[in-house]
Amino acid sequence: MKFYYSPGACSIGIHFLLEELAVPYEAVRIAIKDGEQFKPDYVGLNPKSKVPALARDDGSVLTEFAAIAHWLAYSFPEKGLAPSGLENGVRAIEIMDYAVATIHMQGFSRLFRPAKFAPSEADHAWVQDMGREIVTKAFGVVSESFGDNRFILGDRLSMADSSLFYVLFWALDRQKLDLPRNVADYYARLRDRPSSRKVFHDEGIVFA
Ligand SMILES: N[C@@H](CCC(=O)N[C@@H](CS)C(=O)NCC(=O)O)C(=O)O
Repeated sequence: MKFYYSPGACSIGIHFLLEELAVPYEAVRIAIKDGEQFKPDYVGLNPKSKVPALARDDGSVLTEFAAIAHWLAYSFPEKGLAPSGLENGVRAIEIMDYAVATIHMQGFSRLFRPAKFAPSEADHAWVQDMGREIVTKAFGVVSESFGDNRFILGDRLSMADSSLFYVLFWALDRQKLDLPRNVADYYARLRDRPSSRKVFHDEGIVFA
């Protein structure tokens, strides 16, 4: 498998999942800051010009965070990261969709790229405030549903945690947001795992 990522981007959640699965893969860096997602070779592989993408051993390419996470977890069931049963399965989809479609796309996109939402620079602070509000509210919802769980679906890590891993990395390590205690503690547990430490190292992420 070839895994396409950009350092510190949402692909870091899939990177985390791959390390947790401990399966062989080749990581290929596509630096968004240098526009490498628009180079013909990458567009040929993923016309969406986004990371993450996963080229599987049969040559087919998977895109979209939740689809990649789903395929990885269910392709290696012996690793225990695929949710068991219908209820856990739909809860995993529910949380991944919330992390990607709401927290990332609605919230962080406004914080990181305000110009995509308002052409005038005078409006950017307002757009970013709105993004911060969306993210903060969403983590409040996550906190309520989380309770005293160790991981988002209960006692065991699952594919769903990989989506929260990346949005929490952005919220706590990048934006230094003040989040509910149970959510911050949960991220501290994820961040302390050997898989996260390896991923941060391999992506060249340096903490201040
Ligand atoms: N819906 C996509 C979102 C992927 C996405 O937005 N990736 C960002 C990095 S976090 C990207 O590749 N951005 C490149 C660009 O916007 O040019 C998914 O679930 O994978």
